[in-house]
Amino acid sequence: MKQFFPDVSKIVYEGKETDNPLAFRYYDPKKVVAGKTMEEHLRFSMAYWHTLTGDGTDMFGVGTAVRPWDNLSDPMEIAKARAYAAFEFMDKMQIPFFCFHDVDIAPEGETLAETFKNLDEIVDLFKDLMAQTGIKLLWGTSNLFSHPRYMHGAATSPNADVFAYAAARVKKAMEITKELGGENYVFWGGREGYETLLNTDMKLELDNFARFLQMAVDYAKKIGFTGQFLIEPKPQEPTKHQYDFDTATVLGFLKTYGLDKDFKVNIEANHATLAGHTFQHELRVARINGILGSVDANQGDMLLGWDTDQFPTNVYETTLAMYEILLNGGLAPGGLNFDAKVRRGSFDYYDLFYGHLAGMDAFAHGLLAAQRLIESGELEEFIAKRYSSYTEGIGKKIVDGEVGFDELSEYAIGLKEITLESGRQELLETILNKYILSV
Ligand code: XUL
Ligand code: CO
Repeated sequence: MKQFFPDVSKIVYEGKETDNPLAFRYYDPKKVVAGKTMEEHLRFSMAYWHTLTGDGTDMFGVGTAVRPWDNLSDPMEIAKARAYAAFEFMDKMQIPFFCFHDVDIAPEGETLAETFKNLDEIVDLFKDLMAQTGIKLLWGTSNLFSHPRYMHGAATSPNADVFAYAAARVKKAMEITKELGGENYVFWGGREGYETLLNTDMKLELDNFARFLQMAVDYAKKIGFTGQFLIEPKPQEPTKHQYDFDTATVLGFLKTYGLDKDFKVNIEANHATLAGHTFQHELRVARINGILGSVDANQGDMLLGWDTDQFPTNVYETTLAMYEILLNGGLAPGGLNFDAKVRRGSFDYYDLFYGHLAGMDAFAHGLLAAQRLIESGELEEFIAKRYSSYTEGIGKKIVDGEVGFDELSEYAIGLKEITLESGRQELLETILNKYILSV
C-alpha cells in the first residue's frame, strides 16, 4: 500500500535518555502503572480536523501546510487519501483512537443526500482500515458551525428550518458513529450562543437547545446507540457568549432540563483557561459531580486570549490533570483527544509527529508524577487534617445535619477563641514539584 509518511517508522519507547527525536521518552504503552497499562490509562486520540484537514489557515493568510495529498484535486480522492494517511499516522504514532466531525472526513455534496452518500463511502473505508489496524473511534460529532446556514446558531437558531437541518446532520452523524463502534458522541455548541441580547430570545434558545439534546437521547435509544453523550464547554469564540460557558454552567443547564443522567462533559484545557479557570478546576468540578467523561487535550498560550489549540507540553498541567483523572478512576469510555494543531510555521508532516509525540510524552510524564503523588498520600493527608474539625464535635454535628443556626449561635457564644492553621500552599507546591521532577 502507498505510504504517505514513508520516511517515518513506528514511534517506539526508548526511555528518557534517548537522543532520538522520534522516540517516546515517557510513553511506554504496555508499562503497568497502578494496575493498568499506560495505554489503558491515557486512551490517546487523534483529532481528524486538525491533523488531516487543517492547513494552517488563519485570519491573516491562507494555509501553509504541505501535505502528501496536495497534488490531488478530486474531493473524494482527497478524502480517501486522508483516510489512508490518518490510519498510517495513528498506527505509526501508536495512537489507538480518533475523533472526527462529519465534514472532516468527506466532502459536502450538492444535496444532503449526496453528502450522506459521500460519508457512507468513507465510513466503509474507515471500517476496513479500523479492522486492519485495530484503531477505534473515540467519538464522532457533526459540525454545526462552519456553514453560513449556522450563522445564528444551529439548535439555537431563530430559524426552525435550521433546527431541522441540524437535526438531520446529527441523526446521520450518530448513525455513522454507531456504525463505527464509536464510544462517545460529542456536542460542542459551536454557535450555540449569542452576540447581543437586543435580538435574542434567550429562554427560547435554551429551551430549544434542550429539546434538541433530548431528541438526540431519544434517537440513540431508538437505534441502540449506547455510547456516552458529551457536551464540551467553551465560554466564547465563535459567539461572544456561548451557552455552554463552563462545566458548572453546563451542569446547571443539564439539571434544569432533566438531562443530567444522559450527558457528561468533554473538558478542553484551552476552553477552561478561556473561561478564566484552570484545566484542573474544570476537571475537578466535573469529577466531583460525576460528569467527567472525556478530555480534549491541548493548551493555550498564557499571553493570548483565544483558543490557540497547542499541543500540551506543560508537565505541571498534565500532572494535575492526570491527578484528577486517576482520582476519577480513569476516563473510559472517554479518552485524551489531541484537539491540538501544529503552529502555522510548522508546515511539514514531521511536525504532526513531533506535536503528537510531545503531547503523549507530556501526559505520560504527568501520569507517572500524579501516580507517585497519589501513592505518597501527602496531599490527601494534608487535606484530611485541614478539614478534621468536621470529623468530631460541632463540625461533625454540622455535617450530620444535627444542628441549625440556634445551636450554632449558642455554641459560638461559648467559644473562647478560634485557632486557625496555615494553608501551607508553598510547601504543597514544593511537594508537587518533587513528584514532577522525580519522573
Ligand atoms: C472548538 C473545539 C471543537 C470540538 C469539536 O473549540 O474544541 O473542535 O472539540 O467540535
Ligand atoms: Co475541542
